[in-house]
Amino acid sequence: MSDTDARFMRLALALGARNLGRTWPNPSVGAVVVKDGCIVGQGVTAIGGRPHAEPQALAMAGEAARGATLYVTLEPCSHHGRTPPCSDAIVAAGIARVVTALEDPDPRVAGRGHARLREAGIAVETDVAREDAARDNLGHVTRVTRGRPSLHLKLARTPDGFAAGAPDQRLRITGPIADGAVHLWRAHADAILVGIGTARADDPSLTVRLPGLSARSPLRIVLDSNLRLQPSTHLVRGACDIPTLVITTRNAPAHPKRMLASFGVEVLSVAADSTGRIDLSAALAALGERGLTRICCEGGPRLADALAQADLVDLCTVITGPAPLGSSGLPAIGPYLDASLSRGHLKPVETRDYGPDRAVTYERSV
Ligand code: AOF
Ligand code: ZN
Repeated sequence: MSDTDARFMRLALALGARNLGRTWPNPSVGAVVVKDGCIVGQGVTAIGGRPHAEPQALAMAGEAARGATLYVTLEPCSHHGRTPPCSDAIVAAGIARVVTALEDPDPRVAGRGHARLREAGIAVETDVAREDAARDNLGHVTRVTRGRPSLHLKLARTPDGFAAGAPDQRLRITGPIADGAVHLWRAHADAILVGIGTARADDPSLTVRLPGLSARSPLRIVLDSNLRLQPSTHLVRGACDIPTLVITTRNAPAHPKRMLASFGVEVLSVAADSTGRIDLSAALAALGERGLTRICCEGGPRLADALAQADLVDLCTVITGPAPLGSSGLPAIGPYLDASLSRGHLKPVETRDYGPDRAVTYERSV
């Protein structure tokens, strides 16, 4: 990979990252057209998933696309969807060279986009900045290959390992800088997921509160096996403004379903597991079917551990604050998640400090 290719691919990745969380069911792809070292066109998958990135970048370049190089963060599509294939548009525009970061595992594409370009005599280079692209496209890749959205688990803990003190007592563990990072993850997610324990104990709003980004609050999802979510909570009261989904089991009582629906909350029933709780794999499969690709899970420790037990965690960020609890409380990391972290099933890939808080991110190793 040349330095020039790496540089323009970084720009394409930055463009693609802009619309993360807003293009589902499609991935957010970035594209840059470069002619004689100058950027003549750029594009990102539009909100809602169409148009794709490449036709927008080509339209901006116009005649300058002839003989130019196109950088794109995902293999250009080759299928006839609601729009004609991007690979055909690239050939028609007279692009001479295409540099891509990641093959698209979508069975309608899966190498055919690259093949179509090569057949037309275009020089194609693949896998440039592949790891970065794999991270940004994780939601799309997970949905296509596992039939569910990717799941990023976020946990906060005190240095002595607790998420909460006395039963359901709320603890402020992280400071404003880490909170800003969490809000950015939220903005880049298609949905934020919590368990009923967290919904009741913290009464969270699960909105994006960052200057300039507050208009992009993702779908809020509560896992609530017995429909215990109260009408007085922020989640229920705000459901008319911010889409809110409660997932429950098929055995859940009918009355709270009607109550939630009257507030604008959507209730989705899925299969129960042998203990009568929501079957988490079934819940995530149902979300994948709806087109969701990126889920950020913010709690709490019981749900986190159940997700680890069901092997549904793709990324996990543990943020440790500076102040110990100093007494006994609710452990932040349960036994299954602990085993995944300590045995390397989730392996550390990044450590970052946000003021006094330290965030370690772990990634699924298989
Ligand atoms: C691209 N460029 O910007 C994106 C792509 O339903 P459709 O027709 O919009 O196709 C969706 C598929 O296209 C999606 O599953 C993924 O494989 C690819 N997304 N491809 O060439 C883009 N967003
Ligand atoms: Zn396309």
